[in-house]
Amino acid sequence: MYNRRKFIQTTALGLGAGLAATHRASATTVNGNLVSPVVISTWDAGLQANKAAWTVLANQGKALDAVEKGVMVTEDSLNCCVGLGANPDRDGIVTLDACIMDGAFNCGAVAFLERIKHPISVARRVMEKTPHVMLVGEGAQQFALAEGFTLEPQVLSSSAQSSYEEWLQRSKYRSPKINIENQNEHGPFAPTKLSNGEWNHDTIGMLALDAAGNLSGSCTTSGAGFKMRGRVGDSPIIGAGLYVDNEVGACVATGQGEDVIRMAGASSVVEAMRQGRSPEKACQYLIEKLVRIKGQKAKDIQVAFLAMDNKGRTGAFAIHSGFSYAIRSTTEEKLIVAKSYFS
Ligand code: SD4
Repeated sequence: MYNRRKFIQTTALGLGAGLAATHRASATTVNGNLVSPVVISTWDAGLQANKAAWTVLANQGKALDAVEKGVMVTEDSLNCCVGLGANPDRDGIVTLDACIMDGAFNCGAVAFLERIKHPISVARRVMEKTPHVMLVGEGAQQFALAEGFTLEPQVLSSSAQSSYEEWLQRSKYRSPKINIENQNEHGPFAPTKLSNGEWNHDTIGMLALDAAGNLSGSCTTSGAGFKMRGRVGDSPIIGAGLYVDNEVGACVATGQGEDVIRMAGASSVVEAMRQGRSPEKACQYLIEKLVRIKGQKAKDIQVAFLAMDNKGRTGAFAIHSGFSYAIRSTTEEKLIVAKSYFS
């Protein structure tokens, strides 16, 4: 199981001298509300990603730039299962999904994208340079190349190569049975343990509020390791993996994408906040609904929602324990362990 204590000990920094010195962001008033920049992102990899996002927010930058720059750090990391270093599909090919959205309903997404290092930036170009919201597969790759992105070699990272070989031995290339052929007891999307003892995840979702009071969000993933070829999860689906509305707040999801899609997860959490729930209570409301729908099967899957309202208040809730999120604001930089339905 995930070691909460280790994460808290190693990552909670509090307001150190470095933090105070590096931020210039200050609280401002937007529509009568006091707004101070804040960024949150999923899992422990979020700590590094938040640092990059914070350099934007602390310099009065836009939330949209912050959430793009932030998750690019994770896409770049070969030690993380996000981006081209991630586990491949069952044919041995890495396919990536991502989306980005601002608080004024502008959004862009890519799915089933191969050999491009920063799917999040391609998603942003889809948003800004096309009349569409989503491009997939070969078309998404052609668009990326036309926009000047580089075609990377089709090779697996060494850790992905050895996990793939091990998976082939074990599965003999059978269709993955989601929730049955689990990587661990909480499904194929729960964190997996690396050989160096660290926990790993295949997705990062990030939400930010900037000094002007605007929200934005991003989500980028390799999806499920050894998934069927062509499988797309919730992460690039606006309304499922991510939703942002400046009037209320924003939400990003992680975990078993099929169940997030069937719940219209992220937009449902935002609607639950609109009805007056706090970010944490809104996430809890959706998780409880999902557990009701799944019945006994809820024990075998992990889904977590992470939310922020338009005043910068944050919260999260998961089906199982082990989900954490990283926060950076003018007063704190740390990892927070989320509450869960099953302890
Ligand atoms: C997916 N939701 O592709 C993603 C996986 C994920 O941590 O979040 N993993 O279904």
